[in-house]
Amino acid sequence: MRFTEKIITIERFIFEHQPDYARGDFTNLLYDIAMAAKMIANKTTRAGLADILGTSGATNVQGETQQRLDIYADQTIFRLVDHTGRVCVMASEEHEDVLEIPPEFNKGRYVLVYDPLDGSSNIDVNVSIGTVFGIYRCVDWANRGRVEDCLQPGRKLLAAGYVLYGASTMLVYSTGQGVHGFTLDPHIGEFLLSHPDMRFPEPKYYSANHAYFGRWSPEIQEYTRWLQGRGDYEDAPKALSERYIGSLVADFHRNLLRGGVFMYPAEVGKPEGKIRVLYEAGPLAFLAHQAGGYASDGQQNILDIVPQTLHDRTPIFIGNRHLVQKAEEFVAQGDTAFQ
Ligand code: P6P
Repeated sequence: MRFTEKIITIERFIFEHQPDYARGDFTNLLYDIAMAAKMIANKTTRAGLADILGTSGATNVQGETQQRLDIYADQTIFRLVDHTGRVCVMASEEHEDVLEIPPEFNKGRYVLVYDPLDGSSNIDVNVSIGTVFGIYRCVDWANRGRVEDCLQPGRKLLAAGYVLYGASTMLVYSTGQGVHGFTLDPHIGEFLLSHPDMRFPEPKYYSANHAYFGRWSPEIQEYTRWLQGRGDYEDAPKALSERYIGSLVADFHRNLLRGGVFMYPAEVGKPEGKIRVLYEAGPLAFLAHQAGGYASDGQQNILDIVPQTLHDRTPIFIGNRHLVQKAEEFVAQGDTAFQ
């Protein structure tokens, strides 16, 4: 039997595709994230058995009930990275403030921002969940890492990616040289290259929570009708199907593979939207751009948003470029004060 497919581990791929500026630190930080993904995946696949289901009884900075797996994922990433001398500071969606590097450890050149487990309310109902991460360069060399090192626009990202804990565990990342997907073989504990050069194909889906339709602006309601091929829009997409998992990483991943747009628009009374700029929208916008797509808040490229605080939120339209640009066209017809 002739083997036709090369077997490429994520470690080898990271090493062979490291950007010119990368020394060991950047490459090893990506290794650390892959390791964290394996450890978290090991828990998620046994969540029902490992006494890790359910809530911790605590709430996070977002006011969301913390799941035990949230805390495990958050601590695993921090403890794998904090002592390595690769980062100057970290920021996690689960924490109010930045995560400083303990004084006994060396300060590194990079910043790691992450949402340790997005969609964690889905854990107990066995729906896919995800980790999202972004890597920046430290900007303030005079001090040990501070919040200023984290409040950077997505355009400054050096790398971004996500881990999807689903029917299989996949790690998808980019360092600005395309988007590449790796599937975990749990029997050998290796992420193997399974989806090289991922790019949005012609769209099949759109993703939105229609329970909020009545709270969207008239322009977004009309955009939704356009997506559904209703009305007499000649440029409307043909027969998009609607899929909404309620787990951003899972919805984004499906749209990346099958083509589509995910939207979480502004709502009356909630103009800022729900999705976090630093931990979700920025890294996924980086990936979308690298995969030939686009991400907007309805008026500007998500990559140009400079977060004012660690927990800024934004409306988001992300996926195939023409579907997202159409959302901007509809929004432009409306009352910008609404946004
Ligand atoms: P809703 C999960 O809490 C999350 O942040 C994303 O993963 C998901 O896309 C969204 O919220 C779901 O929000 O309001 O539709 O339940």
